[in-house]
Formats: sequence, structure tokens, C-alpha cells
Amino acid sequence: MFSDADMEARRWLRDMMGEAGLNATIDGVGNVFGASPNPGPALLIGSHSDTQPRGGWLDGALGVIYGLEVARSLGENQATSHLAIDAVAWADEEGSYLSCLGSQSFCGVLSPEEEISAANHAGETAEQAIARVGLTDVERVRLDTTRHVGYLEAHIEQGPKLEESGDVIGVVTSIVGIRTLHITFSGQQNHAGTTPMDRRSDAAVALFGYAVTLGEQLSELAGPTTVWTFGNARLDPGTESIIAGRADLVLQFRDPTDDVLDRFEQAAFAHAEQAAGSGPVDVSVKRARGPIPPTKMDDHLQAHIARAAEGRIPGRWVHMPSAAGHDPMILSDHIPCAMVFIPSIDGISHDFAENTSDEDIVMGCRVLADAAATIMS
Ligand code: HGY
Ligand code: MN
Ligand code: MN
Repeated sequence: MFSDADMEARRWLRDMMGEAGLNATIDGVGNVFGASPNPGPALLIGSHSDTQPRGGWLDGALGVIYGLEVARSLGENQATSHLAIDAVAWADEEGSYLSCLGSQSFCGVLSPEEEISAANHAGETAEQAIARVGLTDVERVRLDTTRHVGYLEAHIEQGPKLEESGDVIGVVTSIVGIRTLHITFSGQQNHAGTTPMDRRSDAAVALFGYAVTLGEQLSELAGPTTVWTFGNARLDPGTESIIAGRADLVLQFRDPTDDVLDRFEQAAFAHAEQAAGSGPVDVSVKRARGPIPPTKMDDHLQAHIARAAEGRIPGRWVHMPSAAGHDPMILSDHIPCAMVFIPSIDGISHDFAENTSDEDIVMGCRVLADAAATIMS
């Protein structure tokens, strides 16, 4: 997000939206909007155009191009050219700086303090990045509920379910809740050769022990679809001839229900207290970012997607939850949202190998366009 390539892609998209007859703009947080010249009510369609480090070519970008294509094709079709379809590419859904930065700004829920404090791995804050790319004084586009009656997002499933069931379309019922904790281990830096083993306060050993033991506990507490991931493990200073004085670890966990997420969070805090009390290293836990609650998709919009899917590929579509996070986690508090999934080959995502067959990509766009047309008719 906010790299030279990212901003060049946003400018290209803005120009493509303009060529499709939309009033296109990049707003002050990097969102790219293409507004139909038709008066509202309007349906907003899109996704995010930022990606993960070593991310795949479809995560986010698929839904952005679908939004452009649906706006363009319905605009060219005599029967639907009166409909208002707006297209959008959100900024920083992946959280290089702040998860769902762009959709939070659009919904007016982004706090100035977060913009000043949220930083990428290089330590640049969102505010500094926005200034670096010249957007500080650019107006931000805000949700206008007198215009937008709903939001649709198409996305690759990023998992194996559709491919395994032989379905082509997923009608998303809900998005998992996501919580992220930052665990800090504070020990004593010292010489790796001269410090006897029984005199050490080794933050690295504390980190590895915490992760293994907590991982075993979480397996007992998990629900049928709970997932958890340890990431961003850092040892300071991290060389083998110095005992680590400090270590940091991030734990992210996801589940469709808050009570499992609560159980996991309590276990992480309790185990930190137990580890600190029984060993030479201090262990503290804090929320790395605000919890994202499980999010239900709009039933009415889901029904239009299901009907469109049944019309295009009878019987080869399914209602399913999303195990990945998406911008509707933010937007659905403000306007009705729904999502369409298409299969991921081998269930791979957040990797260069991410891919989907051409026919599934085309079918996904057709189903989305059909649903948009019936929603707005
Ligand atoms: O991590 C996610 O679920 C999303 O791809 N940002
Ligand atoms: Mn992603
Ligand atoms: Mn995504």
C-alpha cells in the first residue's frame, strides 16, 4: 500500500474508470472511486487493490476489476444503462498500515489518532505515507446513504471448499471475527558463552515455550472452524552469540463466534501470566488492534446473488462463511453488504501461486452483474 507501484495502479484504475464513463477520483486516503453519472440510488461494487507481501494476483484485484466491468457493461446495455453502479478500490484492506484503512475512512470510523500511530513494518505511519504520495490535502469520499443502497464484493475464496465441492459460486453468509494480540517477552541480554544456563533470562526461549504450550491449549478450546496463526516473531538482538533480552510475537485468531474468540483471548492472557510467574522472563499481552467481530451478510442481497447463480449455473453454488477478512466487516455496519466467492485452485492464496480458472473468473463476473441488475431494478 502507498508504494510507487500501488499508486501507479490506482492512477491507471482511475483512468480506466473514466474511460468507462464513470466520474473517477482517488480520494485523500487512496480509495479509487468511479461514480456513475446516473442519479442514485446506486449500488457500490468493488474490493481492495492493495495486497500482501508476496500476495497473489487475484486477492482484491478480482473484485475491483469486476466492479469496473459490471459498471461498464450494465452502462452499455440499453436495458440497464439507467441503473447507477459505482465502482471502488479500497485502500489498505490488508493492513500494511491499518486493516481496512480505506473503508474505515469511507464510513467515517477512522480515528485521526490511528492514522498518526498506525505504521507499516518499516515504521512509516499512515499519515506520513499519505503525505509522501501527495494525498494529505485531497478530499476524502464519505459514504452517502442517500445514494448508496448497498455494497457488493466479489472475491476469490482463498480456501479449498468450492473446489472440493465442485461449486463455482459461493454466496457468503458471514465473515469470521478476527482478533490480534501482541505478546512481549522481556528478559536479560547477555553473553551466550559465559552465562551459565541456570542464570539466564532468555526471551527467545520464553517465546518458543509460550507458543508451543499455548498452541496445545488452543487446540482444546477451538471450535470446528477456528484458526490461529503465530506471526511476526522477532528476537532482539536475534544473533546466536547474544541471549535475547527481548522477543515479540503476534497471535491472530479467527472464528465465526465471539465466545470462541473470547475463550482464546482469555487463554492467551492467562498463559502469559502463568509463564511470567513460573520463569525468569516477564511476559505481557496486549491487543495489537481492535477486535473485528463476526459480520453477517445481508439476506436480501444474498438472495439476489443466489438467484443469479442458480440462473447461470443451476445447483453449482453454495451458501458459505468467509474465513478471510474483507472490507464488508466495516461497511456492513453502515450499508447492506453481500459477497460472491469464486474458487481458488488448490485453495491457495496470499502466495504468488494463487490462481482461478478463466471460466470461473468469467462466471463470477456474470453472476455479479446479474445480481446487481436485479438488485437495482
Ligand atoms: O487476512 C485476511 O483475511 C484478508 O486477506 N486481509
Ligand atoms: Mn488478503
Ligand atoms: Mn482480500
